[in-house]
Amino acid sequence: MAATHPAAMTADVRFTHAITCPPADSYADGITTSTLGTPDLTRARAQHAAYVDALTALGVAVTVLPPDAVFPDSTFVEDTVVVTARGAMLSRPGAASRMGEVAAMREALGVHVDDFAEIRHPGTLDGGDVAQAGGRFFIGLSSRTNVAGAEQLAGWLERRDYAATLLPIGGDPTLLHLKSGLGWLGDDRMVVVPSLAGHPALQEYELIVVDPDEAYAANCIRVNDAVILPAGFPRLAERIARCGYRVVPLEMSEFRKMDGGLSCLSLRF
Ligand code: CIR
Repeated sequence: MAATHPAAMTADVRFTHAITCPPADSYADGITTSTLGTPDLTRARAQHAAYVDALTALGVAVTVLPPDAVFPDSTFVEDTVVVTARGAMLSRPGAASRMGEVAAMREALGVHVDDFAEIRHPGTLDGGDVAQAGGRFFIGLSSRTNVAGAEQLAGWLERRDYAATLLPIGGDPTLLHLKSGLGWLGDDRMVVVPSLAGHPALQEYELIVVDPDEAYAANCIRVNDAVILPAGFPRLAERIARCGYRVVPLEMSEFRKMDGGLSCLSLRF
């Protein structure tokens, strides 16, 4: 697989807008497999506010939606839609309790985007399984995203002159989504967990393979000139800094308790 043209890659790490949604009162009722304990709502809200502040400081105009207690997982906005420069694909979340989250995002994003498509039955797809690397999108096949959903998205992307590669992640039970284990840094660089490092589709990239005990931090995001990553993973932070990026560490403890990664707290475009 040929790597995407560098000019296209650079363009897609520049963001002017983001949409977020703070944790609602029902946040602790969301889905989780974590054994890290019940999240502290006050702390989660403080961590979310710091996340919004970090994006704002990087030059991003952040829309903060009202929390929605009907949907405990609704703070993980990234799962509801795939936003591209050539339109948006509304997802069809693989967890039944999350399907109703999509409508609010359609409305919020409608201010910025007018070309919407949607994943349809029998397809399911979570945005957390979709990693853009310039002109190519990697689509994880996971417990949330099935082949039908991935193929619908791939076809839609290809009709918009993007490339799409399906990437099964089922071999690693610690990954909820593809982006739980993969963060594109722009240029031709990616942070990946060890279980993804040998995938043939990723060999054209310069892979920064995280140490197993820092795997959670593979879910990091490049935003303009910086890379935001979870705090508490000093080896990965140092390796990213050595590549020349400004590193912005953020506390994510209360989101990790609900299986949430850093990327899923925002839609960036
Ligand atoms: C869920 O299981 O759906 C939520 N508790 C966490 C979703 C995290 N999403 C993401 O990392 N993209």
